[in-house]
Amino acid sequence: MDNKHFYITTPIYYPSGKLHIGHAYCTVATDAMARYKRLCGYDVMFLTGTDEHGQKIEDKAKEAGVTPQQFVDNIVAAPGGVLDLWKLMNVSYDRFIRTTDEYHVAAIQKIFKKMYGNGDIYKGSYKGKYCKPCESFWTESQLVDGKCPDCGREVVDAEEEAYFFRASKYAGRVRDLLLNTDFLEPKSRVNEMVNNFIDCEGGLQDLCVSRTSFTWGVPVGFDPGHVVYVWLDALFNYMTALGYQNGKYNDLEKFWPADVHFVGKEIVRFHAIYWPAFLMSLDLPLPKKVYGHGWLNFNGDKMSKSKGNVVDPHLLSERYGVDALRFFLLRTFPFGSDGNFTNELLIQTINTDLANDLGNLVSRTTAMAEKYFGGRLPEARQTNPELDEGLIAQVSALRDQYEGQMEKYQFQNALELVFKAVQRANKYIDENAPWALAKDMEANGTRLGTVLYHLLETVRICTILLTPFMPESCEKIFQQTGADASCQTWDSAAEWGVLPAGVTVRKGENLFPRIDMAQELEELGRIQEEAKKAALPAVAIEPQLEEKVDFETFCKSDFRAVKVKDCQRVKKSDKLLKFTLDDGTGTDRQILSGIAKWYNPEDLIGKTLIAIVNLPPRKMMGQESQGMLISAVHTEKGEEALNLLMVDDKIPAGAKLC
Ligand code: ME8
Repeated sequence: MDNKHFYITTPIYYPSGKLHIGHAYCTVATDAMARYKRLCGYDVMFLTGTDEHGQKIEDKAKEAGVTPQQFVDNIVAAPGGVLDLWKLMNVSYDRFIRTTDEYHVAAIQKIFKKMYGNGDIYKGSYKGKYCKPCESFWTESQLVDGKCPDCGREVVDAEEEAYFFRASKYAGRVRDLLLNTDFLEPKSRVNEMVNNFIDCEGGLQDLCVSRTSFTWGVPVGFDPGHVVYVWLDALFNYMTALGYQNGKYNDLEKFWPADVHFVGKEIVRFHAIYWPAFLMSLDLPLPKKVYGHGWLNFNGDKMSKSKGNVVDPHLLSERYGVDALRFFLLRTFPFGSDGNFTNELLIQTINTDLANDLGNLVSRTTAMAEKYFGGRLPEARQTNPELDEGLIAQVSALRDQYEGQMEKYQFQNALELVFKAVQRANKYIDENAPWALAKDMEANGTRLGTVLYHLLETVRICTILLTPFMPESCEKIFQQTGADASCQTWDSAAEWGVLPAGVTVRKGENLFPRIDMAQELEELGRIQEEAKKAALPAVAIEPQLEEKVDFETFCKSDFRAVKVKDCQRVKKSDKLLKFTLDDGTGTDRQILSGIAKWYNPEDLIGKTLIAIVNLPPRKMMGQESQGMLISAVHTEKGEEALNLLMVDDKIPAGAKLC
């Protein structure tokens, strides 16, 4: 039974903003593969998730004024966030891991300790070039034109005390794995890895696996100033999600080693070099395969939020349907190479394959079954070898050929085979001219019935094989053609003649309407141009309450009622007002507050306000401020608004708030 398990993963995504079609590409491919394996009868584990630690997230959270945890919580679940996109794209993952999940964090601490314990992690100091967005250290020789070799951005000099993983110790074994097995595919990626990272000057370098310059990460349990390098933390998700070093799951025996990790080409290095080396260090079985897919570019350029040329999957699936989009991604671009996304190509693929070929075949066939046979599938009683054999032979051989391509992750080729069969069936309609046969039902009715049966049988087999790519549309085609569950199985896709005569055939809705290319291109271009201008808004951050403080800390804050004795604008500042306050001590207190935009100083004289009076004094525009006035800040008509907290004048100056 062992070979009936299949474990497949996507990369876990950084929850740092809105995802684009490039992100969806890998997950849709993984979904198609997972659905295909389920169809073949495998017990499938399809894992995806989010990679939530690291400096990038810490910085973004700071920018948004929330804690890193609040930031990632929001973005994972927000409209346009990861969960939302996978739901939209009909992604059938079995498990979703977040690297901030407690069980994962605890497991990473144990893993780090184990590797430290066996001597493969040691303490040293790191001096090198650091790429902040990629969170990667590089040596001078690895830089390309002085910039990060992965993303091409500026790097900075950095030095810190750090733990290192003895990657160098495993260089020989990893080299052998890459060169002499099928571990990494496509093969074209192997030499790049070996030449650039193992057979390079100095050989495979030890990897820096802890950081001290920020705190948002898994703390190294035995050395609290350090957090675990985000890639060590992230890569082990593939095993902790099955229960490695934790009690949350118990699926290791069933699913490890993974059958395949699908990853984008720029992260092949981590998956094909360090990941196996980590596993070797722990004496764990290696995944069977890492498949490095290509990138989707847009109009010849790398998709990037800052360039504003990202393609929004929400927009496209709203216009053309999720299945059309899923299909387009896997039908058009060879999985292992880069692809160039253009609006023309998308519309052309939908029109040619889905509207013309598949849509037409289904609607013509079902319409004829309704018109000539009252929607009851006739029997195939009068075959004509000359006309029928070609079609029947092609469709009968289809499943096994398709399987050969799917097993190699060649989605484009698998779909090409199915569409060759669809095109053959459309030709078969023309060759048999059913409308001519229908003119004399008495003489030709049996032959006409046979022709229709052959067409519906072709539709059935093609639909089974298209299900992993377009699950919802295929379900509808099965309904229209009367194919029940027993006619939708993997086994039945290799058998001609399974659809029982007599089932009800109905012409239903047009599944793939044709798109007017010129009009649509104009419209899409306009929408995408607008989005470019707006540089795609980040996922909205919900208002959040501040992090909790304990009661004792809170009680240390000294809030007092204060009376405004005088209030004036601060010279050369259009923001600050200077208050002279009676705080009940007998000595005037001076507080500066950045509220000039909302108040005239003279209107405030005599008012009773609330101030926190035990903050350390600080200088603003050369003047000392001894505390802070409390205001309510909110948004009014899209603009920030502020109201000083004013209390009843009967409250005496100096009254303590508690
Ligand atoms: O790399 N075309 O996360 P990520 C195709 N957290 N694929 C693309 C793409 C494009 N235009 N843009 C991005 C990470 N991707 C890590 C993974 S795994 C242990 C940790 C792909 O959110 C990219 O290649 O930056 C990568 O495989 C995936 O999206 C996630 O990218």
